[in-house]
Amino acid sequence: MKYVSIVIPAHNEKKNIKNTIVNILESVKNSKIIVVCNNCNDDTFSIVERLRQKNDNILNLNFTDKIGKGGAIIEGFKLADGDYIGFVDGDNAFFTSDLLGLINELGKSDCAIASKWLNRGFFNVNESFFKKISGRIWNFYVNILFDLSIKDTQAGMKFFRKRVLDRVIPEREFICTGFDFDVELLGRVKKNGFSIKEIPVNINKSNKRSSFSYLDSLKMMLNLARCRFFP
Ligand SMILES: Nc1nc2c(ncn2[C@@H]2O[C@H](COP(=O)(O)OP(=O)(O)OP(=O)(O)O)[C@@H](O)[C@H]2O)c(=O)[nH]1
Ligand SMILES: [Mg+2]
Repeated sequence: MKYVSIVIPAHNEKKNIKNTIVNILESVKNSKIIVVCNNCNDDTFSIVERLRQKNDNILNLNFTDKIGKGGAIIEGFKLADGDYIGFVDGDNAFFTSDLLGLINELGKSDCAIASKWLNRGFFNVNESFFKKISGRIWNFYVNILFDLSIKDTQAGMKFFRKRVLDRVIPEREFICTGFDFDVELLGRVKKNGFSIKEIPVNINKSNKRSSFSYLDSLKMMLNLARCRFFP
């Protein structure tokens, strides 16, 4: 199997971060895990630190400033190497079979992204009603803005061939460094002519409080318009 670097953004994930890391290490043998803790006021960093001391394949970064989920992923990418590079949420939301499915897809596609919405009707998606409504408005908006044809830009598990990130990340500084980062990144991937394969995944929602905020989504929509029209 190819060597894979996996960035895990983590904000107050003391309940889930250990299981996230252990599950990935057990299933993706040839990998480096780069956890990027940020603005945490719980034990996330020290939990990862204990794992890191026992395993050379784990890196543990800590930023006290609010650099955002996207900002954390960008920092993690700086230390990533290997043929394939990706990011996975730190709340243990995904199943390892789906993680391996995305990584294997990179044999065929430049980029593979998890999707909660592909091939699934509105009532079969495992989210709250209001999150689904706002998510569909968001999806309609970003698809028009960036000409994407993607059903779910927001699922927190995405993998890329290294050469894709080598091309698109240095293009210019990111305007969108929160949850909107995924869209700015996918917009660049598409604009450069790389292939994006969306893969339906299941999601494990059992143990969660969310960092998602409706007010933030409005700000992010404005950010994305800025990024599209005044880059
Ligand atoms: N480093 C960093 N990570 C963040 C930040 N905000 C969120 N995260 C992480 O990003 C991932 C996704 O955040 P979630 O709160 O699960 O958002 P979500 O998946 O859209 O929401 P749920 O469906 O409720 O889980 C998690 O691993 C968070 O810990 C941040 O500001 N910095
Ligand atoms: Mg989540």
